[in-house]
Amino acid sequence: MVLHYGDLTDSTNLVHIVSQVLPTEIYNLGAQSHVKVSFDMAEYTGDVDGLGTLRLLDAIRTVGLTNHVRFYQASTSELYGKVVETPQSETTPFYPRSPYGVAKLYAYWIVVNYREAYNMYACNGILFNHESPRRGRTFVTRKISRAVAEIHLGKQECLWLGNLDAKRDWGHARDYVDDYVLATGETHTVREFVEKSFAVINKSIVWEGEGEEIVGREKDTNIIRVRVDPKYFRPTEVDLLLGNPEKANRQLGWKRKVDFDSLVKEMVLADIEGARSNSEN
Ligand code: G4F
Repeated sequence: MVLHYGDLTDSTNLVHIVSQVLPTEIYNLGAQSHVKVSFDMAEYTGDVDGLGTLRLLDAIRTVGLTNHVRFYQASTSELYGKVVETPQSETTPFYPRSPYGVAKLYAYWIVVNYREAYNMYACNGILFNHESPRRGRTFVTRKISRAVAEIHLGKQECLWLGNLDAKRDWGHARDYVDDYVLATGETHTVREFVEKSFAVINKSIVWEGEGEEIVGREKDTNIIRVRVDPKYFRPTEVDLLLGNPEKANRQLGWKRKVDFDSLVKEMVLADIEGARSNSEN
């Protein structure tokens, strides 16, 4: 494998790489992909996630490869945002709710536009949340699985979260890498992710209070294990995501293999393993 230095904000650099490599397939997985961060870095997110996609498509044109390259754009269920129907499918109208979602909306349509204008082989894969032990630490599932691991090992007492009632259609990343995949067809709250994660280390969480004052206590000891900090709230939230994988199932025969409970268990156990080896080093 040859790695090239590159950046989606640098057109000449992209043109140079495409002309050197002369690829037959390009997968654009590059993005500032954290939704909350996109509120703080809206312009940068628009530049990388939105215009970056245009730059890459245009590099293909500049090098004269429009008829030779197949282009894949990592699109996102964040396009549905304030959802207008549930579950969401390929025909559900978009209503993005963050600078990230809006930038990805531009990327989605510029892919469609280049396909129609230049007859390019270019497509969007609208992927719902896909998680694994390799998920970045600031995304909610990994934040929960890591904290539960640290609590299990006595290294941390409490986990601070934002909106516990947002719902996501969480699948295992393994199910999303090789095929054109939409979603699992199930939705769970952040609260459920917390409860299932603690169940892996044989702890039950009992919720007390409401809103920002809500706390999750460990049933057996009464220790507060989960608190809410408004700093993790988003100015505008996507309350519910639930994908309809019916078309991928019908056309590609795709079905997710890892269920929700197994996903949570694998993440917590991997973080316990990781936290153990960190202490040994
Ligand atoms: O894990 P999250 O940060 O992922 P989010 O916003 O759904 O976005 C991820 O999936 C998208 C696919 O739909 C991708 F396009 C995107 O790039 C990214 O990979 O947050 C999930 C939910 C949100 O509703 C958030 O408000 O969890 C809620 N949440 C509650 N407490 C929290 C926290 N999220 C984070 N990151 N940290 C918290 O403490």
